[in-house]
Amino acid sequence: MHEARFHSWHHHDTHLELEGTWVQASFHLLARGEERFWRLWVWQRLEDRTKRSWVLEGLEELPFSVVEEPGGLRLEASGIPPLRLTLDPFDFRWEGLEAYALEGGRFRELGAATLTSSNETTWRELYDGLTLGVGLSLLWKETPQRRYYGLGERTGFLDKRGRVWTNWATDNPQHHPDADPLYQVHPFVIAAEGQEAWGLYLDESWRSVFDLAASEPERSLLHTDGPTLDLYLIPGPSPKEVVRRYTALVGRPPLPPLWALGYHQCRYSYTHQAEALAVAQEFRRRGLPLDALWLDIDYMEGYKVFTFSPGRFPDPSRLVRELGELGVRTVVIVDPGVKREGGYPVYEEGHQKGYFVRNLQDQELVGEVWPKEAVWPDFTQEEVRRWWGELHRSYTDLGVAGIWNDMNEPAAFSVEGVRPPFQNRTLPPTARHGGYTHAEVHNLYGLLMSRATYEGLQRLRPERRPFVLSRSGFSGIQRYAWIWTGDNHSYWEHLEASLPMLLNLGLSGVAFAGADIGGFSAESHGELLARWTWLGVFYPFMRNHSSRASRRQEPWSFGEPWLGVIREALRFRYRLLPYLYTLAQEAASEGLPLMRPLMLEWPEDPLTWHLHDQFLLGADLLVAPALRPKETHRLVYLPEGSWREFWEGKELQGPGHVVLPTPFERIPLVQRAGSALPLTEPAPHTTDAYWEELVWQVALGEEIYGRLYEDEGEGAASGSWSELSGSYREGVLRLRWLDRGHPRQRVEALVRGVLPPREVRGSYRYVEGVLSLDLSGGEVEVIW
Ligand code: MIG
Repeated sequence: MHEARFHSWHHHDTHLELEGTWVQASFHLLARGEERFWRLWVWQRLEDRTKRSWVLEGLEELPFSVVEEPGGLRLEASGIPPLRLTLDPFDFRWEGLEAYALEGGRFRELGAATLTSSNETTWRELYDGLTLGVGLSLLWKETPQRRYYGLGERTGFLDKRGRVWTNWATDNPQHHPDADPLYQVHPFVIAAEGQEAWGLYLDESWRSVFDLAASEPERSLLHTDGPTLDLYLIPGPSPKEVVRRYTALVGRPPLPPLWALGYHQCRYSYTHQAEALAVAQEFRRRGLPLDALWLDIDYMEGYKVFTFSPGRFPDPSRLVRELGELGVRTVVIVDPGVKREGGYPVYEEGHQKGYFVRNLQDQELVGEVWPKEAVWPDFTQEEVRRWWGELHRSYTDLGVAGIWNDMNEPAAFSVEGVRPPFQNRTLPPTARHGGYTHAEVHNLYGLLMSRATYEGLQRLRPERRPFVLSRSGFSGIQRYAWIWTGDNHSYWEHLEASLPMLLNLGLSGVAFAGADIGGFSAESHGELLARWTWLGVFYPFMRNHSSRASRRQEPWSFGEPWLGVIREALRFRYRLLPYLYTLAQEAASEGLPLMRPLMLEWPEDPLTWHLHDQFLLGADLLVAPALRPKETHRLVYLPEGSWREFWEGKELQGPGHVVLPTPFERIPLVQRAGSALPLTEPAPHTTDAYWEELVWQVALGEEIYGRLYEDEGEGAASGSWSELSGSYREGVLRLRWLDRGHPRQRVEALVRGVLPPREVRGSYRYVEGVLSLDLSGGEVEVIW
């Protein structure tokens, strides 16, 4: 280990260069729009300065000033807190961060832990041989109270402190409490101290590690195996500001097509065309909403991507059409592993053009995955991405609506006859992607594959919004794909585990994500599926999926009362669509997640800091799912302010805990007083996002406000914002409705849990505590 010492510095207007004996560094001030970021970039050899970013594009470099102070330098610019540094030995202070060392060499605690299992010497040697003597770490002082959030998709609870987290995309189907890493790679943390927060993004694609006060309680560190360390400091001061700024840096999700927010049904696999259609018909027969039916790997012939099995799916275009007639879209899986088979055009063409990943000897690298012998497209090359994108024409011509990218860590059962360790079933680090080693670009494979797919769909069907679901991804994946959390199990523990996992994904910029509802592996059952479906109503991505090795879990699989409960849940999802779609627009414009931990909205309240078993959908709706078998009641924490229980409208006061019943028929929900949630009537499937029937559920509060984004739900035409505002004071409710949408059949406000009004200006109905007010006139007044 070497510690960094710098002996001289030069300020070149837009950057500060530091020179040391074994390491050089520079500081930069970067901007995207109004947002400012400090960048610290460290490297050992001059040639490594050619390092490119795979995620960040189009940032502006700004000048900043460098002031000499006793013992060091102060970097100053407007719009971002200053940075103080000393050169020999190197350290810096920024916001709450006190970095005290920069070291070179391999990360001590790593190595053995991640790559060991029985017969993996080859893999160990390959990896070690490649990175020995390289690698850089930044160490900082820990405070006793600091918490960490982010890091993408992880096991564990909300606060990520106290563990060593590895960034290495991994197909790990065993989500044990300590499993790490999983499929996604987000080298990003939000550090929170009290109510203040700042962020760190490590823009390095190599394997990296975040040791958050785990190996030593008073020290944290981040390490990259690569030859440079490229770090972005993201200002707060609130966690929400960090998320907003981080997503300004790495990118925000485009607005999805409305149908993607509907309910999805999947199974590994619906193996025959007739079966797939029958499943969709069953949804209609049983009055269950459904927007998309998914085809897993068995639709293909010999697991060859871009083919359909002539025996089992003889007429895919007819299937897509018949599903379409039921209002159901078709989504198909596309894995990256291309079957190596003479005469298979995808292989032949890719082979002739040299599009596949190569081995150390510069031959096509052959491994094994579903189609047996397989090769992997090298998505680091722009030309390959274009080619791959274009291949999707075979699906778009059929009318397939979306693409599901699986196995893109990439997963490999074996490579060149060698079985990698179970935890590392991927390509060897020495594999070649053009000029890059797999060690360098492994973590980007899912991101680049999704990008190829997304851009391909965009080119093939410019009038439609692409829909891609990906298992693997890197920071910024949200620009191209939604993600699901991979192979969970039908365990109550995994229902609960989905919460901190999805909440931290949201904080990491992945606003659209979901876990397999009902659980993928193991045996689901009625109660679990019913509870999970109700929770899934509030996942941005709502899909029921199960493994071929486990029993069926379509909504009707366990009979009544579960089917009825699940039907209610699905119908409620469709009621929520106006709110969900408005939040989707907020995610696209601000980067904010739909599913939010309470600490994002109440960072000043310590009781929210570790709370993962209840969450917010947007800022206004608190969701507190039942998480255990036979649960009848649960504790719900309400932060400061007034609240209304959603179903009955009972007034609740925070801060404090309340106990709410958890009947199967409805999930506990609490609405923030003063909010108005746009809802609609349930429908069998989505159409457009102009709501003919609009119902604002108003939670009485002094100031009332709600807004609604509407558009075609598809395509690029811009939409409109409508607003409901008003007040409730001294027994008088006033509402003003500013409608900028399309003509409607009905628009009303719904207030629950109130006494019969004395006087209403406007037409209304009052039935058993529920007041419905006609808003079509634009204004109403109610006096109690
Ligand atoms: O090795 O395509 O996570 O959702 O159903 C299993 C079959 C491959 C893993 C995915 C799962 C999918 C399954 N795939």
